[in-house]
Amino acid sequence: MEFIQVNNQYKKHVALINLNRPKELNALNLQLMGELRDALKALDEDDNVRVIVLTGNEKAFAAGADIKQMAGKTAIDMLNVDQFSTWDQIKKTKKPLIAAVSGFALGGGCELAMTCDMIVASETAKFGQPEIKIGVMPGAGGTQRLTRAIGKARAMELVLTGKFISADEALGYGLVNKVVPTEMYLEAAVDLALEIAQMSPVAAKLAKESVNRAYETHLDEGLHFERKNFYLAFASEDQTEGMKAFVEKRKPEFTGK
Ligand code: DAK
Repeated sequence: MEFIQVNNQYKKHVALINLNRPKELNALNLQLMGELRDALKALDEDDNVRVIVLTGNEKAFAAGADIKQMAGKTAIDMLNVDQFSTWDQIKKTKKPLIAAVSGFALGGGCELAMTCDMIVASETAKFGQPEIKIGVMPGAGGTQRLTRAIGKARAMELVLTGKFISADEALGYGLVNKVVPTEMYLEAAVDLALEIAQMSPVAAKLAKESVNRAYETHLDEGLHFERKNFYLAFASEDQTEGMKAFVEKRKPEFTGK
């Protein structure tokens, strides 16, 4: 792996992926995205890992897709490079995925953070979809996920002007979960991951899938989906253990089975 670093045992049951193209502000070239896809797939299949944290560095989470790599491309070049299999793989990750964002999260970088399940931001984080300034528009979910996250009026303004918003604005708009001092953003994201990693991994996967379903369907279908996953949770040893531990007034030992 040249452009990302992966630690599958960063903390108890928590894996860490670092985007690592610092000179280019972690611009997302095709190789980096391919490496990220493969790493996420491997971590999703790793029984020891329950939660994944994705981060960049203090200056940049990612300043977008690699403009230099895209500059000479035709529509058919873009079509023929199957980039969506990478983005779809990120979306398919079953385990909770937390973005720890500091500095720039722009264009594809903002889309990548929004593809994660939660965002913990440093106070210096900047979010935006500036594609319009280089003559295009968001292409990896920005118009859809940003609109769902912050509403039409705000999303329209960001997408049409390309302006950036601060971490505090992003918090106020409901785009991020929390904002912390810059020196603490990774620790805060990992703390959140550790908290979730103590829960039943089976229940976490089912719950994640159900919350995501709320974006993709109408209420009755979503409620039906939730109900099925709720019943499915009763097929797990974690359900037996969780409820038994409550009755016995002790901490549950979840195994993910
Ligand atoms: N691509 C390539 N290189 C980049 C880059 C990017 N997005 N962002 C920064 N860099 C490079 C700069 O060129 C510079 O390299 P050198 O010139 O030193 O070789 C280095 O990183 C440092 O950048 P700056 O010198 O510009 O640093 P500043 O602090 O002055 O400015 C900045 C930081 C983030 C404001 C600025 O770099 C900037 O505006 N960057 C571009 C931001 C942007 O427009 N992002 C959106 C790109 S379009 C899709 C998937 C994804 C996408 C589309 C389709 N499919 C699945 C189909 C996504 C598209 C995009 O993201």
